[in-house]
Amino acid sequence: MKDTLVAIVMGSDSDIPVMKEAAAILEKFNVSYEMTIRSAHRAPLQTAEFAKTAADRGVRVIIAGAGGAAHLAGVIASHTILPVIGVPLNATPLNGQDALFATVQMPAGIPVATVAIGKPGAINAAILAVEILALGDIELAQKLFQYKTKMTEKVLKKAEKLENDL
Ligand code: RP5
Repeated sequence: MKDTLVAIVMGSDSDIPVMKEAAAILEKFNVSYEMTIRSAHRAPLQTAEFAKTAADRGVRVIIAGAGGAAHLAGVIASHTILPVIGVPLNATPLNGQDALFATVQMPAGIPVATVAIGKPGAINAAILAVEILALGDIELAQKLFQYKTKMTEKVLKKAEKLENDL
């Protein structure tokens, strides 16, 4: 399984609807990925094993999403030298702000690149993963450039419509 470049991992099956957004982006860029569930609290040994063996499976970037007491990304980062992107999820009455703080406030030495709460975060985590991979892949870099150009074109079209409708 040497061709799995990105691992998407989440704390529970209740996180699937949001974390699938990351998978959709990776599919758009034709980047191979694996997707699974581990839990820093409910399955700590298996979570450590997942992180320790990721590089051997060919994984180059890990995206980890969690909501309640969101330590998953940090724990995974503690067991690997692969870059880890943390997605804080809205899973508690604190609307994801607790997950944001738990994910972003890592002690010095164990970084987790933390993105926005929820769906925009899951999407950006995948784009960031593609950007990291594109450092060594010109084709992927070109696809990213096209993706961003299309986004700009959409904004300009909206602006033109608004200005013409006035
Ligand atoms: C976290 O607790 C998971 O990542 C999830 O966001 C949250 C709630 O999990 P469930 O109780 O729905 O399994 O560990």
